[in-house]
Amino acid sequence: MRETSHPRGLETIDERLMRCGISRRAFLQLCSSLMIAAPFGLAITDKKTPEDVAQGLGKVIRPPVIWLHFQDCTGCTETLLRTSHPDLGDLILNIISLEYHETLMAGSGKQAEEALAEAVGKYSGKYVCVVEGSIPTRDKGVYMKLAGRPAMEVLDDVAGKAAAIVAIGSCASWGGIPSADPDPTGAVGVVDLLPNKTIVNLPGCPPNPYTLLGVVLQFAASGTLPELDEKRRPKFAYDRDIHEHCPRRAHFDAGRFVKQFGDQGHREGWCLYEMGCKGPDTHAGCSTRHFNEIPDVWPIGIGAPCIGCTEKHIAFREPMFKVVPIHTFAAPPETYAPISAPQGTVSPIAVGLVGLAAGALAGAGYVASRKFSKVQDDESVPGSDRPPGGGNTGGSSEMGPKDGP
Ligand code: FSX
Ligand code: SF4
Ligand code: F3S
Repeated sequence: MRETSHPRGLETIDERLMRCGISRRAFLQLCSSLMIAAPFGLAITDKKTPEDVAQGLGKVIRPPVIWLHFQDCTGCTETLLRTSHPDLGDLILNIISLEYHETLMAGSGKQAEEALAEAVGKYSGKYVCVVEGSIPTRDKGVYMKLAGRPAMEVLDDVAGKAAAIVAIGSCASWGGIPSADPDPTGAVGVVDLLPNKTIVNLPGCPPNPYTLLGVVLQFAASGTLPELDEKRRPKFAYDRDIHEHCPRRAHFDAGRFVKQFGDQGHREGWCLYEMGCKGPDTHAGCSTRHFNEIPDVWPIGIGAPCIGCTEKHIAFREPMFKVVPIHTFAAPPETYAPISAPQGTVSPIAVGLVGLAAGALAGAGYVASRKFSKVQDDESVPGSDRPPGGGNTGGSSEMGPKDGP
């Protein structure tokens, strides 16, 4: 590698691009696509123009990344392979410096082990360690060995020397599928074994690859990590629940629920709550950022209920079709805004005007509700046991803030 200007001896993205003969124009195109495809959480794309992004991004040291695989299905890697803004080539060759990744590297066996040891030695204390998959702990970790070493030992050695650890996927975050009952291997997440290290959890089975990109680039650009919640998940990607942004939410609010896969409501895209959708209790961004960058490619988008794959207390623990309690907000009609008196001292004229406006609104609301009731009465809803005249059905009638845990 050519000598670089940076004191740590690592290469900036600008230096890398120049060395590889990549034009400024191509780099600006890459920055534009980063702005479009990954606007949230990327500290360096929080700029006005692609030129601003290019200026900031160019100075970033390409972060060395060492990626470990333990008990997993490789779905997290698969989702990364499908990024196209930037595409995988740009991502691993120019934006980050992927030093070791068992699925993607050409070498294997002794050659791969030497590459791992070399990367750990060369970048000790500077690299980001991405961990995919859970770690077996039962019987001294005998259920998974890499080059003769238990996974626990490899984790301790490699992740222990990292500047920061990203646990990608639910398996690495808290055990995931391998930890489901009866949990034969004693599968745990990274945080259980290295509680005092700097760890970001990106649960999801799989998670969105742009969340990983956002975390790694922010760390490389500023040495900081995004704000995390109490489960060490970046708030920019996990602060809201699926239900808040779900395109089927209007059906939930109107009480239109799928009762059976393939029924008329299912074909018309109604709410999947009564089919066990865990969206109301699951924090993730899938409803707004779909997979493989294809519109509607996410569980609910293709007609399957959310199984709560980002939540340790739900996924692979709760029965798939069990209805979750609604405890973060009320359901209609409780959500309808109350008509309340204006606060403070107001003039008699203003009171009169408010009275007139409230009267008009109440009248309009009454007419609208009558019309809505009529539509509901006239509607033939296959498979629905909704009582005529509105109100909530089935699961929603049993919910509400008072019923939640
Ligand atoms: Fe786990 Fe990632 Fe689920 Fe799979 O490997 S989070 S099983 S999508 O791929 O670790
Ligand atoms: Fe969407 Fe599920 Fe909420 Fe229905 S219950 S609106 S399908 S997240
Ligand atoms: Fe997982 Fe639910 Fe999203 S199952 S992928 S959190 S819609």
